[in-house]
Amino acid sequence: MTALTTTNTHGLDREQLLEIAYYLRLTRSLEEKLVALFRQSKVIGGLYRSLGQEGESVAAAYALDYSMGDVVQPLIRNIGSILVAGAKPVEIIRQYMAKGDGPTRGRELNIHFGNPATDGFIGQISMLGDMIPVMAGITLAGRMQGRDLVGLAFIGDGGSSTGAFWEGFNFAAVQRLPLVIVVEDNGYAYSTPSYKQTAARTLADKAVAVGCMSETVDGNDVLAVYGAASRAVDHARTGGGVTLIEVKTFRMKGHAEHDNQAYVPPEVIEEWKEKDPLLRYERVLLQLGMAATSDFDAIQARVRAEIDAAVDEAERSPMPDPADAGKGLFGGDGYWETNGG
Ligand SMILES: Cc1ncc(C[n+]2csc(CCOP(=O)(O)OP(=O)(O)O)c2C)c(N)n1
Repeated sequence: MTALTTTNTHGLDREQLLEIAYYLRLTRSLEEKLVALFRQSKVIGGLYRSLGQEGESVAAAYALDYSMGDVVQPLIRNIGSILVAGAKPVEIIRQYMAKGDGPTRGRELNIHFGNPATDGFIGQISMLGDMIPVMAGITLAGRMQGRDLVGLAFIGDGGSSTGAFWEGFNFAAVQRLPLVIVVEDNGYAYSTPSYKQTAARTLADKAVAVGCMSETVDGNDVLAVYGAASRAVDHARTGGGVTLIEVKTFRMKGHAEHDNQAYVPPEVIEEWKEKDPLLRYERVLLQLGMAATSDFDAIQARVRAEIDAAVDEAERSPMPDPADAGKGLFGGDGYWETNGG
């Protein structure tokens, strides 16, 4: 059965609605291209897809105001959010291919990068849960500097079971920090189903323990996620403190390309195919008369051209120079010193 999709556009105009459609298609097509590069052994390391989850990543990140200094903290599956926050496809492809002129110059992989001085997103660390205290620190620093910035952190159902998550979440809540935490219930953490992660009725219920606001939303309903994230961002910016948004979504692929997802019953995957966030969103725009099929064709042509150009550029990029291996370490001849960053 096709899921009901909300039609409240939350004041977004046609241009903005189409921009969201562009980011959705860009995310999906970029990942499809990365899969092709992975199969050609051109991607170094793992490839962690967000197929089926692009809607919540894009919509939540779209609710921030980057001109205010707002900061997104993605995890490996939130490629859509960093595209919204300013990441360029060529940077992402170079990073996946470990190229010498990629954002981390071959030192880190997938979307483990970000320069808070120039981008609206920060690089993540892999230890699940640990980014929540980091985001508490960033939003506390923003407040101490008298800035009105809001932070938005993504965390998985698995990640929200860690001690670091709870410590950072509690600290942020008690300090009433301007932080929005998007908890993604996407069915599984690796092969562990969500119900084995927690006995809480919903992940949003975790907010009760620290005394902050929470909301549960259909994560495959782009406008619903945008609405919830906008409310949470306003609440944070006006001194209301933390909001936990639980998004109900599904990981349509295995943990990464090497995982064939054999632990997920095929009928569950079929059921979630019907709820595809991108198709649902486009259907709503058509229904509202905000877009025509030709708009989506034009968006897809633009996305295809941008990705093809980015792949060409990244393919021509050099691999890292071995002489650079000693740079970017603590102190001494560091990347930031040598690049004036
Ligand atoms: C503290 C910690 N434990 C284990 C891992 C290994 N690990 C990486 S991703 C992952 C599953 C994450 O699941 P979830 O948080 O639900 O996010 P999802 O992959 O579903 O997006 C695990 C266990 C890790 N990175 N950090």
